[in-house]
Amino acid sequence: MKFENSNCAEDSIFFQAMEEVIYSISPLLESDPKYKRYAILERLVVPDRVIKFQVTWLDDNNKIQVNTGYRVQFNNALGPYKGGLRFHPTVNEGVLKFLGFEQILKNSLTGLPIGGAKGGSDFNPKGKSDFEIMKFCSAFMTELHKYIGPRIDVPAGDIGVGSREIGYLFGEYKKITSSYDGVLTGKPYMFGGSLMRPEATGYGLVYFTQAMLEHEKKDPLTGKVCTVSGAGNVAIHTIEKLQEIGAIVVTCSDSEGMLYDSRGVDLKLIKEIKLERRGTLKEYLEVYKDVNYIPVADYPDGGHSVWTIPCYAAFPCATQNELTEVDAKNLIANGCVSVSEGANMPSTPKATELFLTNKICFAPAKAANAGGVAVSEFEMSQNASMQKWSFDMVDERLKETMTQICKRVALTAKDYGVEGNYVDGANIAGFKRVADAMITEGI
Ligand code: NDP
Ligand code: 2IT
Repeated sequence: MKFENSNCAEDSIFFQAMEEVIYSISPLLESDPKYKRYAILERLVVPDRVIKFQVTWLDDNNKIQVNTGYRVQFNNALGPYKGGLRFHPTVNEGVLKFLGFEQILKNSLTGLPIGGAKGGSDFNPKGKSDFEIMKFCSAFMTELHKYIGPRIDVPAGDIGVGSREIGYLFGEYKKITSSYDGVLTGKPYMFGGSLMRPEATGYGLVYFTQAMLEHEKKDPLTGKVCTVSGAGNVAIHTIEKLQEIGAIVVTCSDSEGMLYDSRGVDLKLIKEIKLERRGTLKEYLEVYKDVNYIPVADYPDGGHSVWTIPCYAAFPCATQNELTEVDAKNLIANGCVSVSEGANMPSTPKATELFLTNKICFAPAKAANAGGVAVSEFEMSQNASMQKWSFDMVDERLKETMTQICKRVALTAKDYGVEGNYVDGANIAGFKRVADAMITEGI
C-alpha cells in the first residue's frame, strides 16, 4: 500500500494502529477473496475527509490566540460519523487519524449504527480560565458546525474535553443554527445528555474485564489489588467501579507523576483534586503525608512507575503508548494476570506482544473501552425519541453491550484459530462488520 501524501513523522502513530489491524485480519483476507476484490482495506485506511481549520480566539488579556482545529471523518458505512474531540497540545493530523481509524472498528464492535471519526485541536486547556475555555469552544464550533449534524457526524469528549467543554460547544452550535439537536454526546443532562455517560467508559471497562476473566476461568476482581494509570474521566470511573465491586485500587497518575497508596486510593479526594480544583495529584500529599508520590522525572528509564507496583489486574487509562516493553516485563514478572486498556492504544506493540506470548488476559482498547461510545449512541437514541432513560436502564444496557462485545471477540478469536487472543478477535470482528457494510453499499 502506498501513502504518498503522508507526513511520516506525524503518521507514525497511525501506522502503528494500522499495522496491528492488518496483521490481525490477514487470515480473513486470505480466506475470503471478496475483501480484496472490493479493495476494502485500501478504502478503509484512508479517511473519507480530513477537515482542518484555523481557530482564533481572544485570551483574558485580549491577546489574539491561534490554534488549529480538525475533524477526521473516517468512515460512515455503519452510521453517522461518531467519535470524540481531543484538546491537547500533542494533537495533530496523525494522532487524530490513529484515533479515528481505531474508532471505526470500536464502533463496529458495539453492534450499534455508528461510523468512525475523531477531531480536536492543539489547544492546551491547562491553566486557562473558564472564560478562555468558553471563547475557545465558541471559536472552534464557529467552523465545526458546518460539518456536523445528528445524522451526519456527532462528536463527543476525549482528553481535555468533558461536559464543561461539550456544554459550551453545544451552546454555540445552538446559537449559530437555532437548532436544538442531539449533535454532540456527553452533553450536560439539562441539554439532553444521557445519565451515566460520564461513567460509561470506566464502568464499561470493568464490565468487560469481569466478562473476560470469567470466560478465561480466572479469579474475579473482588478483593484483588488493581493498578490504574491516569486520573481523568476514564481512570476515575474505572477506580469507582473497581472499588464498588470490592477491588483494591492502589495507584493512579497524571501528567506530572503517580501516587501509590497501598491502603487503596481515596477516590473522593482524587475527584476533588482533579475534577473540581483541576489540580495535580501531588496535592493528595497535603492530606495523606505518608503516601508514595513519584514525579515523572523519577520514573524508570523508558517506563512508568505505576507498572512497577505488583497487581492482579492493570488498567492503563491515560494516553497512547504509555505502557512500554519495560512496563510489560515488570507487570509480568510481578504476577499480573490481566491488562485492560481504558485509554486508546496505551500499550506499545512490544508490550502487547509480551502480554500475548505470556498468556496474560489482554483486553485491547477498541473492545474494552467501547462503553463510552456505546452510551453516546444511547444518548443519540434518547435525543431522537425525546426520551430519558433511567440510570439503571443505561447501566443494564451498558453491561449487556460489554458482555456481548467480549463474547463476540472471544468467539471470533476461537473461530480463526487464535483462542484467547482478544487483539486478533477484536480486529477481525470489528473489520468484518464494517467491511460487509461497505460491500453492501457499493462504491
Ligand atoms: P481526561 O482528559 O479526562 O484525562 C486524561 C488523563 O490522562 C489525565 O489524568 C491526564 O493528566 C493524563 N494524561 C493525558 N495525556 C497524558 C500524557 N501525554 N502523559 C501523561 N499523562 C497524560 O481524558 P479521558 O480520561 O477522557 O481519556 C483518557 C484516555 O481514554 C484517552 O486515551 C482517551 O482517548 C480514552 N478514551 C476516552 C473516552 C471518553 O469517553 N472520555 C472513551 C474511550 C477512550 P493531567 O490531568 O495532568 O492532564
Ligand atoms: O475514544 C472514544 O471512544 C471516545 N472518546 C468516545 C467517543 C464518543 O463518541 O463517545
